[in-house]
Parts: sequence; structure tokens; C-alpha cells
Amino acid sequence: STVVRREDYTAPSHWIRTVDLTFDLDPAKTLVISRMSVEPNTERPGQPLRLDGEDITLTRVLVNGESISFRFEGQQLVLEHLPAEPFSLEIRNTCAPEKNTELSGLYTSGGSFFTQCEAQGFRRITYFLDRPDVMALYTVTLRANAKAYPVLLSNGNRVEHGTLDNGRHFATWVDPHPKPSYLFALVAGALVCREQCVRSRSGKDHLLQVYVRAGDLDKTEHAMNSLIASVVWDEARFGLSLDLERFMIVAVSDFNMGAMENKGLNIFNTKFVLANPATATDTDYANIEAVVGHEYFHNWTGNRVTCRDWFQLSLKEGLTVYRDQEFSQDMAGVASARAVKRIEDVRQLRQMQFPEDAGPMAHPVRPEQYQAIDNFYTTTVYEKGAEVVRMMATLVGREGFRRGMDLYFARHDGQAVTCDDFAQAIADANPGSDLATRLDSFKRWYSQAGTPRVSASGHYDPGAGTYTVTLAQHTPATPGQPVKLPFVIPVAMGLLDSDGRPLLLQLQGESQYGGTERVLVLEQANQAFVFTGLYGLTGEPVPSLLRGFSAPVILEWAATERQLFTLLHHDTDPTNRWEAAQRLGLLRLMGAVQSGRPLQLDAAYIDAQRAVLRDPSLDAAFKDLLLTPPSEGYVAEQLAAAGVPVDPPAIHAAREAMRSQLAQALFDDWVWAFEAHHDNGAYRPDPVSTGRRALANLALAHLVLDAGRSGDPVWPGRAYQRVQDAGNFTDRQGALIALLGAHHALAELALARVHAQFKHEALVIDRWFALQAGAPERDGQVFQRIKTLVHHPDFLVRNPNRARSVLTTLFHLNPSALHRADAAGYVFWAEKVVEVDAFNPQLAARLARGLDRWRVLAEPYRSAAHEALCRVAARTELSPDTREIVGRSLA
Ligand code: B3K
Ligand code: ZN
Repeated sequence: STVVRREDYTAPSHWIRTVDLTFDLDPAKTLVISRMSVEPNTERPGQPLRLDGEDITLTRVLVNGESISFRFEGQQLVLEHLPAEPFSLEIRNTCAPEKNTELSGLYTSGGSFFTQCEAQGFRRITYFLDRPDVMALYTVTLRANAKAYPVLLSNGNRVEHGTLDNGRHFATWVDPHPKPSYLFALVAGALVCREQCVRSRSGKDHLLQVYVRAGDLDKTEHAMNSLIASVVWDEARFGLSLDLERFMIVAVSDFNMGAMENKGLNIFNTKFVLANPATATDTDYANIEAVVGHEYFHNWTGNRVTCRDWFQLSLKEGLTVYRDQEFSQDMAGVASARAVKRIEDVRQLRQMQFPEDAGPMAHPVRPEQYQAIDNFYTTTVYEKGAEVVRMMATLVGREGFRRGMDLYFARHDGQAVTCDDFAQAIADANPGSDLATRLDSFKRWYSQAGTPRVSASGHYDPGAGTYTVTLAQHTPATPGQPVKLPFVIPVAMGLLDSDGRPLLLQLQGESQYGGTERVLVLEQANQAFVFTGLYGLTGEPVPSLLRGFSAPVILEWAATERQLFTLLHHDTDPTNRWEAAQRLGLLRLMGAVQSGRPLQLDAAYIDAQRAVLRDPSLDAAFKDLLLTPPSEGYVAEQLAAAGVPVDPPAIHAAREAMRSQLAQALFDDWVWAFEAHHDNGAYRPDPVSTGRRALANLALAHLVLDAGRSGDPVWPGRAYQRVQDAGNFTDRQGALIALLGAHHALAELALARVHAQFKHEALVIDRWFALQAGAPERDGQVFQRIKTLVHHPDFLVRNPNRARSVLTTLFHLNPSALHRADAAGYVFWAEKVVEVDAFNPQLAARLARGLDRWRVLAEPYRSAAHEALCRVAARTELSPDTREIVGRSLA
């Protein structure tokens, strides 16, 4: 397949100013008529017009009303000898929505029509200049059977509707804003909606609607509340108002990703819309708020200002993730709840993005090349992109960032622009700032892949009263980028005295003491920062580095156990308290794995865990984070970074040993924690209640686990009871996880009950599959269960949520079940990747990434995984998407 390169960008040969689309919707054969007004691009005169198309059938082409000759180059429709003046172009074609299993373009799901056009789905609907820098005004008429498709939706405002012959009806929609084709959407089907009017600060009224299938209306309140909150937040925080009279969200159960920000007509995976306490977990509630916010915020960052080309994807995605993270933090409210959200984001970044940046798919936030653009909707473009925006905000300050955003919109509203344009606006609005004065080197965050390693050391000179922090950076080579230049790295930090009290800071050169935190800007390979005036201390200061995780780097700091305990118990920065807890756990897990000896927890560690659990000054949600050991995947990456071959079952054994020793040693404390935090009041998804449930369920998991050792049936019995009568799904799932995590016999009964009770709730059945596929492995039983699960009558491999509930869970989240000495996990991986690739390449390519870190594995895993990859790569009929993934993995 062909490689597309960023450096090859050229402006389009023509502009399409208006599009008038008519659809005669029929699942088997839909007729599309597209009437466009086209203008030659005066900067590129005389060019033919090459229109993108894919899997559609052309029936007619008219230029200024006359038929003309045309030819195909591959799937592109090429029109030559076109007028040098603006002209009208009419195209008729058909497509087959019910045969569209790729879920890109126009497809059917549950008897309704939906579209997904980003990145290149519009060309599967009609021939077009399907690229984001071609922006047009759309008028859309939908015609369909009135009974089967009573609701007809598209972008913008409905200007006309009525009945037609033969039981058909129509609706015409006009979108007043020019947009690229990837933001086009239509929906037709039997849907109902919850709606609400809101008045914005500017005094304008807007109609908000959430469309779902008839039985799901009772699950739309949270999505609507999240939408209203998003509208309010964007006005308050960024001065950005809703620019539409009508804003719609539609839920669809067959969807390749989370949601899509089509102008005025967001289309969502049901998973990120539907929630009620009986069927959704606290995590679902939080995700819905975040995703509704994310798609809504795209209306400005993505839609009003869009991307010039797909290499600029992070322009809209990194910025919009940053905005949804800030939104969720503001919604969480108090400082401790904000910190919990930040830690969750950091944990996610390190668990998902760092491995990507260290593996064969490593690419810059602004990639240089791709084969299938859908493979580049990655955690690097999204989450690392958000960290890049966050660093800019750190370097120019909160007010400065707002000024920069204002300037960005003042300059670029209505345009398709680049990451450079964004960075330039933030810098220009803040002349003289730490960003503006080093903008060129800062922008290496866009062009260089890989996670920088920052090594830190401290030296205290009691006589001189100085503490010197030396920071050095080094970024390992990534595919295609052997040598890296230094990054600009903001390192937020403080110093604690040996009792853990914060010290007032004065950097050499500053005229006076001020505050307890500084942001050091590391921009060279090696730099020293000297703090002065530190006389009369009883011991060495303890540095608290990279507070709030101020940059997406790996901090290499050889902290002593004592320093880590001081930070865990006393640091004022919650991120670094959590980080100290992670490091303490990591040291023990890595020690056990590397020595090959069974893990044996020491009293100091156990006492520290107990102190955290019992600390009355900490929130339950924060305790839950501190008491959850690093994931197996994270441990694996740390070992890989240290050059140790990764043995997933050995890591699993160590982590399981840690869990069971903590279960036994803190038994009384877990009993206390469960009793003190589980409550039966009305369900509310706020941070305090969510945290209490999380801690109670963590306690329950340990109590049931310890029953496996003691044989005491009380806690398994209570867990089973909770599966039966929990007042919300979070607690029901928590009890089920406890039973599954302990391999208790009652788990089977509990699973059967949940299935019987929720068999008509698709999203619960997704969870039901995922819980089983994600259970901690023991003696190969979980893998065997997974092989049975894919033959369960409810396992629908063509539904992405259902497929992911088993396959993504195994390939990406359950290393100990996947990596087996007999290679059966890899054989299964190859089989499923090939099976899914035949009907949904985007989904298959995601699954394929489950083995892309094969090189770090220990034998026999490494060779066996390699063989599986080779087997898939050897197939001739692979999609470009999956071929790119296995190709890069093997390169
Ligand atoms: N922009 C979409 C993602 C589209 C993915 C296409 N393969 C959702 C989002 O990021 O908001
Ligand atoms: Zn997005």
C-alpha cells in the first residue's frame, strides 16, 4: 500500500463552495445525488479534478448540466478539461449501507441509518474532495420510508419536511457553517429523544437533544446534564458559545470508536451516552461526562478551526483532550478530587502512551507519514498531544493560555490550519514568556517521537546553604529518528525538609524567598539549578520533582526508600504522593521478578499501606489510587526500560502475591474500610460517593481474596449477596470482580445471575464478557474460558463493543492470559485478527496492536509472538490498516 507523507502536502486543485445532497435511503441500495459549486484554485490552474471514492457505484457526472467524459485512476474519479471559471458539478451514485460492515461511510445498525466520515468515510458515500482543507456549505435532503425511518436528521437546522408518495417522507437540513466533509452526518430511523432548551450567556436560546432507541430514554439524563454543563463551561472558561440553534447527540450501538463531533449532530457509541444506576458504573458516568464534553468542545477546537491535513490531527485532538480533562477537573470541584482526575490521566498516559512511544508504532504527535490514517488516532496524538498543550499552559500561565486561545480564534476562525499556527498564537499572545522565547525548540514536542528520560540528582551543601538539582535529558531512538535534540521540559518542583515540611524556595539569582514551588525549564542536555538560603536544616532536603506530572517524561531519580516514604506521607503534591506509592510497590515487584524469588512484603511497606488506608485526612478516592499497585503492563514496561526481558506470567505471580499478602496482613483494616465506606443510600455519581464505592470494593476484593487462604466463607458469601442485591451496577460489578479475582466457586453462580438479570441490556452484557476475559489468570483457566466465550450465542463479533469486550480485553489488558508458554494465546490472536480484518479493518488493526511489543518479551514468548505476527503478515488479502500494523511491528 502507498505511503502518504506530510512533506507532500499541496493545496487542492479546486475548492468546493456549496454541496446540495439528496439521499434516497434504502438499506440495500441508496441513491445519492450531489450538486456542487466548484471553483478552480487560482494558485494551481489547469489541474484535473480528482475526486475520492471508495466502494460506491457511479451513475452520472454533469458539468454545468452537460455530461462529460471521465476516467478512473484506482478508485479516484478523474475529470479533465474543466472550465477555468466556477462551475456546477452534479454526481449521482449508489452505495449499499446494509453491506457496509466496516462502519465507515453510510451504514445500518439496528434497522436505522448512521454515518461515520472521519477520517475518510465521506468518499464511501459520494465522490468528493475528501480532505479537511476543502470546506463547503451543506444542504441535505433525506427521503425515506416514513414508518421505518420516522426521524430524519442531518447537520444544522431543519428548514423543510413533509410527505412524499408511497409512504415516504422527507426532511431538508441546512448547515449555516462551512465544514470539511469529515464533519458531515446523517441519521434516519425509529428514535426518540430527550430535549431541553438552554439560554446561553449571550441570551441566545438553543435546543439540546439526545436521541436513542425507544427503550433507552431512561438512560439519557446524565448525558443531557453533561451536555448542559459542557455548554456552560466552555462559555465560562474560554468564552466560547454554542453557535447553533440545535445541538443533537445520537446513540448508536455499532460504532468503531467512542463518539464523533459532526457539526451539530454528534454520533456516539451507546457506551458513552446511556447510563442509569442499575446498568452503568461510576467509570461509565465519568466517561460519559468526559466524552460528551470532548465532542462538544470540538465544536470550536476542530470544527470552527479545523485541520489543514490529517498530519495535524493533534491540533484538534490534543487540544480537545486537554479541554475535556480540564472540564472534568473543574466538574470534580475540590482540589483533592481534581488531583484524583489528574492522577487517573497520568496513569492512563503512562500505561498506554509510553509503551507506544517505546515500540514499533512510535510516532511524533504530528506524524510524518502513514499508510492508513485510521491507525493514527493514537494515544500519542490524543493524550501526549494534550500534555503538549498542558506544558504550553504551564509555560505561559492560566491567563496567558486564555489570551493565546483568544488570539488563535481571532486569527483562524473558519480556517483549516496547522499545529504550528496553534503554537504561534499561544506564543504571540505571550511575548517574552518561557514559551515565546524558545518556541522553536519547544515545537520539537510535535516533531520528535519518544519519551524523554530525565535523570535527576540533588546535592545539599549545608555550609553554603545550597541545594543543587542537576537535571539531564536523553531520548532513546525511535523508528526513523535515530538522534534527538533536547526538549523544552517544564519541571515543577518543591523541596521538603527531612520531616516532610515544605521549604520556602529561592533560586540563585532571585532576590527573595517566595512560595514553595518552582517550574524549572530544562532545555539543554544537562542543567543545574541552585536553591539558596537553606541553612540550619536537620537533614538533607527531599526533592519533590515533576509535580502534577508537569511533562510527559520518565523521571529517573534514584530515591531512597526513606525519601519515598517521606513523599508518600507528607508531600503537598498529590501526584507525587501517588508516585511515591507506585515506586515503593514497583521496587518490590521488580525485585521479585528479577531475582526469581517469591515476593515477600516487608513490614515497612505493609505499615505504610495501613497508614494510608487508616489516614483520616485522605479522601477515599485518593486512598484507592494509593493502595492499587502498578498494573502488570506498567511493571512490564519498567522492566523493558531497564533492559530486562519481560516474562508476563512471572510479573503476574509477583503482583498476585502482593495482593494476597496485603489481603492477609491488613485483614482487619480491610474489614474496617469496607464497613466504613459501603453505603446503601441513593446512587449519586459525584466524586465523594464514587471514591467511597471504589475503596469499599477494593476492600471487598481483598477480603474475598483472603478467604481463599483462610477458607472462611463469610466474605465470599457477602460478595455473592451483593451481586444479588446491590443497589447499583458499580457495587454489583465490584462484588463480581472480587469473586472472579479470588477464583471463588461462587463466581460462576454470580455470573449466571447477572446474565439472566441483564440479558436485554447490551452494555451490561459487554461488561459481563469483559469481566470474564479480564479476570486474573490461574492455570490457564481464564484463557480457556475466553475460547469458550467466543462461541457464546451473545458473542457478536461484528458488533465492535462486543468484540472488544473479549478480544481487546485479552490482547491489551490481560497479559497473563495472553502470554502462554504453549503459544495458544498468539495463535488465537492471529486467528481473530484475520477473521475481523475481513469485515472491519479499523477494528482489526487495533486488535493487531496487542502484540506490537513482542520484542521486549522473554523466551519462549518472544519467538512464539514473532511467529504469529509473521503468519498474519504472510497473508495476501490483508487490509492496508492491519498490514501497516504488522508491517511496522516486524520492521
Ligand atoms: N474525531 C473522532 C475520532 C474519529 C476516528 C476516526 N477513525 C472522535 C474524537 O476524537 O472526538
Ligand atoms: Zn476528539
